[in-house]
Amino acid sequence: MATILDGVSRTFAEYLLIPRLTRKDQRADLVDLSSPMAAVEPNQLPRFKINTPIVSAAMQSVSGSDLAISLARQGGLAFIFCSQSIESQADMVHQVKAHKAGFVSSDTNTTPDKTLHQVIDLMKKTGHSTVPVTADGTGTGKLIGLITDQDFWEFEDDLSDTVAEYMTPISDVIFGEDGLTLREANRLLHKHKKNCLPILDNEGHLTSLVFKKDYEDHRRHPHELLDDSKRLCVGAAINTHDYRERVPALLAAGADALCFDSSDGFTEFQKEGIHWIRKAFGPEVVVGGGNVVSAEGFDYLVNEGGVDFIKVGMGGGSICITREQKGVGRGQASALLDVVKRRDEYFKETGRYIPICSDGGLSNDTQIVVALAMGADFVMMGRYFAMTEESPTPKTSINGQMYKPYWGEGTNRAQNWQRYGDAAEDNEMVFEEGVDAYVPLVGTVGEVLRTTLYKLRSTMVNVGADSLSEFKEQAVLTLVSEQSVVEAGTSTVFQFSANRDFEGSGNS
Ligand code: MZP
Repeated sequence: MATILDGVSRTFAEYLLIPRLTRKDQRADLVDLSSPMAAVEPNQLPRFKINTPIVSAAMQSVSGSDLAISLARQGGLAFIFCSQSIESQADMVHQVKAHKAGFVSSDTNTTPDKTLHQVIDLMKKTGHSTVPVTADGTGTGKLIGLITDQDFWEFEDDLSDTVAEYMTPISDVIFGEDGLTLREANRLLHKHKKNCLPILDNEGHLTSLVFKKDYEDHRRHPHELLDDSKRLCVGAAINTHDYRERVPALLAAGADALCFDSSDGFTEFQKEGIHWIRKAFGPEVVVGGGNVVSAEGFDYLVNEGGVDFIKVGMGGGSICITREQKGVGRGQASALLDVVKRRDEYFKETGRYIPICSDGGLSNDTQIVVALAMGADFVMMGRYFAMTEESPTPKTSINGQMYKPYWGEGTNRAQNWQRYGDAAEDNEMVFEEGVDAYVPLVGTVGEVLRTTLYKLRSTMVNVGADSLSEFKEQAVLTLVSEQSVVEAGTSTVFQFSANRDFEGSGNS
């Protein structure tokens, strides 16, 4: 006979946090939201952390490079979807890594013998108005001077004159030496009142440029998630079919974390995939596994597989119909609590900490808070990000309101054959596990996250927590009755304005 678990399968909406002592010195803006994303070995620091405990779903209608850039600027991480060719996924990863954050490679360069006319054409083509003049015209050649659109008058000067006659020669160029920090570079920019600082190696070759505007932008994003080379971080999804080709391409493009994208990760395929990655690329590569919904699944992927983090969730996604179609899955709160309990036991037994990601089914800010209080280290969301300006889909106006399309990876539209392997052979899905929908446009990633993160921080203060790890330790949750959900709302009064946050179209 089958085993019947005690208790019912529960969702986040059924829980509420009980406030605890708030200290006088606590302030929402001082709360630390950083979270590990790699297995933490005993007495060691995490080898990869995110600054904001929110990641975007590896979905075609969610995680493209624009969204990845915006999310990394807010301290989170996007997982670029793998339901596309290896080349185009690697290209998206590359676009994020190439995004300007501090030191940038110069892609608009010239030589001293070129004419002003040629330089103007170049500036128009790339949109850059500061052009390094190098011996060989490349972004790594020996620097001879700098020319900007302020050095000549397009409609007065003779455009057949050479660059050499108008550029600032190297003897007058203020430059930084390779190895200086972004802060030092910006001190030089400030001291000499310059907009652009070329960085040179000890042979005078150009290595990068630092722009004043990038630094100011960086100051506006204090939690930006950057790698050691000050490039934005990005994650990439992988599947159990083509990882031998996909993983090398993604790592070469600069992916900072990989994660198997599967509705059911409790499989031998995933174990083999993780072993292959570890053998080919060693223990440093950050690889997540999942999804699982039980302690048993956690044990398998950690003990047999060797993953860095575990993704939890099956059937809770807003576009997901897996539970209806196949009768498998678990309420997201019950699944998370079961896996977290096992993770905490495993930590006591081994001293190793495995971060957990709660994936899908979060339909408002409160549920993000509850998921983190229950022990998730970070949450993954699809709908939340599909609703932003930066998601990779076109805006559509329906009855005067702007919407964006949002579809599951288990739909025919996504044609994610690798995830649903059985159907791969005849290239046709026998049934769909997701739906094709529309969600309202709510604003930019920065705008929606500002509200969400402020609410999260202020709830953490209610519980007396200064960090996410304290939040988990100190949180006390209670189950709510249907009547107390009614009491929590405002159904007994009439409101004139509606709050349009990401709760807009919840159907999970
Ligand atoms: P949500 O944030 O929209 O509620 O859920 C996003 C999550 O749903 C994804 O991260 C993924 O785990 C899951 N998903 C994606 N496609 C499908 C599907 O087609 C799905 N069934 O369940």
